[in-house]
Amino acid sequence: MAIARPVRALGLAAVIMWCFFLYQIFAPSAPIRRPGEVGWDEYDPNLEPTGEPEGILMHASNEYAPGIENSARINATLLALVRNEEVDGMVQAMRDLERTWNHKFNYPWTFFNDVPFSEEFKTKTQNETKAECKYELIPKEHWEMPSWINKDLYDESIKLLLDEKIQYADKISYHQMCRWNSGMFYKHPALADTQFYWRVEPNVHFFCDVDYDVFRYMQDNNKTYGFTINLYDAPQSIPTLWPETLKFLAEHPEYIHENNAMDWLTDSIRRPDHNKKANGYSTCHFWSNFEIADMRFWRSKAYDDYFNHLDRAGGFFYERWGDAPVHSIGLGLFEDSSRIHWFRDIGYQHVPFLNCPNSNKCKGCTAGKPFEGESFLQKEDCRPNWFKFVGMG
Ligand SMILES: Nc1nc2c(ncn2[C@@H]2O[C@H](COP(=O)(O)OP(=O)(O)OP(=O)(O)O)[C@@H](O)[C@H]2O)c(=O)[nH]1
Ligand SMILES: [Mg+2]
Repeated sequence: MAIARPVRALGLAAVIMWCFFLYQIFAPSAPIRRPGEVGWDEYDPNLEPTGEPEGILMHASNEYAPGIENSARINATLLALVRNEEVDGMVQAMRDLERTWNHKFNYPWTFFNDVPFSEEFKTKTQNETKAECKYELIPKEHWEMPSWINKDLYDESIKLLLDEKIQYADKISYHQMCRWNSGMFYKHPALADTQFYWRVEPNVHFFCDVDYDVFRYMQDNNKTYGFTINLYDAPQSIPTLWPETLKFLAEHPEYIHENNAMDWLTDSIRRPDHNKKANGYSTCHFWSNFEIADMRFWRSKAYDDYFNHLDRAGGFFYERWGDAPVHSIGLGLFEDSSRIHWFRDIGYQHVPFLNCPNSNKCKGCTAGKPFEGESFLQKEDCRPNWFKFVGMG
């Protein structure tokens, strides 16, 4: 029996609609990236199988047992600025890092706070590790708003930042925290004899077993700074950071390293609007809630002079300069860029961004997926700028 043409057309349309409906349900919600297809037409190295880094490595052994004399540990600490009320988030982060790395190496933890740590904080955190925990109070002169900040100007500036929807702009402690992380933490007397640190925040996650001493890796392979994630910043939070930086460079051209990362700092190709609003800085930075670094760089004359210049300019309070762009600009200008290392093998998450390598040592994250949540977050990932700069992209 012949079926009338309109009925056939209707049937075909129903099949197409049904397929479309099924696609909508089962299609992946966030783009899955494959080599050669990164959403930005760039290649994501995290999709390649990842092992330990090349270079000299010191693996876990009895020489790293807790509390022994002449251990293989070097002069380094795990470091966290944290509030008493964040103790549970801190315990969670410690649990991840102890499980994946520190139970093999037993590096000490040093906690910093602008008020004394509670007994509850001390007990709960010490229970998470066999290594020594130290609890340090930040001196007032390192934390308080400096005397040269004009309070009226500060109040007016905050209103403007809030109009621009800058997160945490009206929390004075957030400005203090950013300033402390930019130029104060390594001046704390408790760190006077310490060279390397690994910064850890409450609520972060670590996904991969790491079997070598990362501090020894830094020392033995001549690295200054290690990162996992690269992001764009909100340009409205740092409009005068780059102009102030240029003023400083005009006074001190001698500090610029010959193998600097100026091209990375000033990229204007991928997000030209960001560069424009930040007055010449791409806003791309190493996301500093994760850092493994050598404090000798922060203590160098070049960085110290740079921080003091910025501090006097007042942008930690009149704007919302973060320690991430400040550290990144300092490193990009005054350090040999070959001494900056991407710890691609350390699976890490600070919501909503991740570094997830393709390795059977990792559990709980999806390789090559740099964010969790809405797909608009993808454009905040600026690792491709760094990959391009170092010739990986
Ligand atoms: N002791 C102390 N620690 C602080 C204070 N403000 C922030 N911190 C710590 O500084 C680090 C960064 O602060 P966060 O509030 O996480 O800032 P953020 O990472 O930009 O913001 P989130 O995306 O909300 O995590 C965390 O380790 C906090 O625990 C403060 O006033 N006192
Ligand atoms: Mg945080």
